Amino acid sequence: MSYFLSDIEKEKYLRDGFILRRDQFSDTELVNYRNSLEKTVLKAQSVAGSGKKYFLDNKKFIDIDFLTLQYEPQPNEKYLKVIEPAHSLNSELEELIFDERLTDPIKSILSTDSLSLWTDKLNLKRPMVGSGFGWHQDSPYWIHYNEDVDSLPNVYVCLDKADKENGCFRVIKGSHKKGCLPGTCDNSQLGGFYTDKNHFDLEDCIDIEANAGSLIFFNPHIVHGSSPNESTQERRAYIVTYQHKDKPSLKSGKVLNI
Ligand SMILES: O=C(O)CCC(=O)C(=O)O
Repeated sequence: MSYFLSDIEKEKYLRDGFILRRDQFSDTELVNYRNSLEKTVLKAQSVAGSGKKYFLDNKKFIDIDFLTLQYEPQPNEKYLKVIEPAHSLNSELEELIFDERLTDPIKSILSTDSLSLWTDKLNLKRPMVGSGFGWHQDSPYWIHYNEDVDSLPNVYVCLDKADKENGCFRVIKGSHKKGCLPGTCDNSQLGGFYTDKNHFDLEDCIDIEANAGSLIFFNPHIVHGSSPNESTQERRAYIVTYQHKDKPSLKSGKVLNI
């Protein structure tokens, strides 16, 4: 069994900057991966005390060596929001990184037979406390660390059913075609990472509502984000970003060939 993109999917990825493949994992697999995720959260909490704490725009971060933990803004600062790179805390996640349902479509996108890992993140959006992600592109951040920022496709694994109420992933369709766009200049510390709203059209927004086990492949230049989780349902996701083979990962600098 292989999972390479069809010609229609390739065209759609080129045109829209993303494609959705629904329901790729069984319920049993999803239960196991949610368990792995929660084990990773516990591990992160157990190492957080040894890290270096800092605040950017009143948001708490902790760095432990090359691992970064990002917390929800006050008053929910005890809740973790992002763990990157997540597999460094739990090797069970490597099974997903190597899974052909993720890697075959990425190989189609990069027109290659072999890959390496760029980065992987667990994004937790806990019921009633999970904050949103403002509109941004990944490429303006990565361009400082990678010479081939066009070749860093992502796959977003929905570990829970995601809809507008719990803050599903959303994209500005077609916005990847403009390359790196200017950031906001609002004098905040992180403002430069958010895309200036004069450079994209909110009318092109697509809320990607999908069941747990669905996969969203998206271009590193696409403008994307999500709303807060205002529901009583979890909205957990695992995002893996790949690159061509033999290249060092974003944070650890180690090469993980796939
Ligand atoms: O998890 C989400 O809803 C958005 C994630 C995101 O934008 C990111 O990690 O860059």
